[in-house]
Amino acid sequence: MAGATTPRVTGEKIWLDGRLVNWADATVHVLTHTLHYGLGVFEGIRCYRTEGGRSAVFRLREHVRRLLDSAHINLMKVPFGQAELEGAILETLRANHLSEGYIRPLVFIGDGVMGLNPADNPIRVAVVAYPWGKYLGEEGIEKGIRAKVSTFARHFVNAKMTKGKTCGDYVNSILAKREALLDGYDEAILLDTQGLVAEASGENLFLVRDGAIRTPALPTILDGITRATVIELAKDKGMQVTETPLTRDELYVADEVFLTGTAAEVTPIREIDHRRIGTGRRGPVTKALQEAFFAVVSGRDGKYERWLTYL
Ligand code: PPE
Repeated sequence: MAGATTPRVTGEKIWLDGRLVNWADATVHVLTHTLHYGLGVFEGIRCYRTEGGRSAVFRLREHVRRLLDSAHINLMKVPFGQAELEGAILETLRANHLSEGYIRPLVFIGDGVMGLNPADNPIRVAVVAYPWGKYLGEEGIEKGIRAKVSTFARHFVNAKMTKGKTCGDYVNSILAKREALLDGYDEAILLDTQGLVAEASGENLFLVRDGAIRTPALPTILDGITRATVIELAKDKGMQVTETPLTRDELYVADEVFLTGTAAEVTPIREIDHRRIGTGRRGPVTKALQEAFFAVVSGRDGKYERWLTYL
C-alpha cells in the first residue's frame, strides 16, 4: 500500500477567475507569484452520491468560509464572496458531470511584480473538481494503515498560521509524507515543537483508550471540518471526547488511533513506529464513527441534512 500512486487528474472544465474554461486552457504564467513564494490558500471538499441518487457537497459552507478565513489570515483580498464561491463549486461539479468527487478551490497570487510584497498582483481563484477514491486506500479504511512519527516537527504556531490552509505550509507535510513512504509506512504523524502530538501530514488525529476519545487541541493543528464532524457525531452517540495534550507514547498504548480529513475521511491506524495499536485491527469505536460518518455524507442520516448541499 505504501507509496500507492494516484491517477493523473483530468476533467473537462475548470472554473478560473469567474468563468469556466476548458481543462487544457487553465494555465498560468511562470511568474505567478504563488509559484515562487508559496503564498496561496486552498480547500479540499468532497461531493458524495447520496442514497436518493442525487449528489451532495459535504459541509460546503464551512469549507468556503475556511477558504476565505485562510485568505484573510494571509492578507489576500479574494475578489469573490461566500455565495459566489459556493456557486462556482456547484457549477464546476455540474460542468464536469461529476456525481462524486473531490473539489479543490485555490486562491493564488498572479504575475506582475516579483519580491515579497506582491501588493498589486491579481488575486486569482481556480476551482477544480475530479474523482478521488480512498486517500489511504480501500484496504486502509477497513484494515487500518501503518504510520510513523515524523522526524519533521509541525511548525511553531507563530511561524505557520495554523488556522490557514496555506499552500507553502504544505512543504512541511510533503517532507513528512515522503519520508514516511520512503521508510515503508503509509502516513506521517507530526509532533509540535514541544514534542506533543499534533496531526498527520493531511489529517487530524484521534485516539481511544478505555472507551474515551482524545484528540489534540486546536493551537498547533488545522481546525479540521471532518474532525469537528466526528466530535459531534461521537458526542451524539454519548461518547466522551476531550481535547487534550497527547504524547507519542500515549499513541502506542491506545486501544485505537484514527485519522480524519476530507480526503482520508475516517481511517484507522493499526501500527505506529512498529508498535501494534490495540488489536492491530480497526477498533469498534473507529468502526462506529466511520459508519456514522458515511451515513451522514451519503444522506442516510436525516439529522445532519443541514451539512449537505445538493447539486
Ligand atoms: N490537517 C491537515 C494538515 C490537513 O491538510 C487536512 C486536510 C486536515 C487536517 C483535515 O481537515 P478537513 O479536511 O477539514 O477535515 N487535508 C486536505 C488535503 C489533502 C491532500 O493531500 O491534498 C484534505 O483532506 O482535503
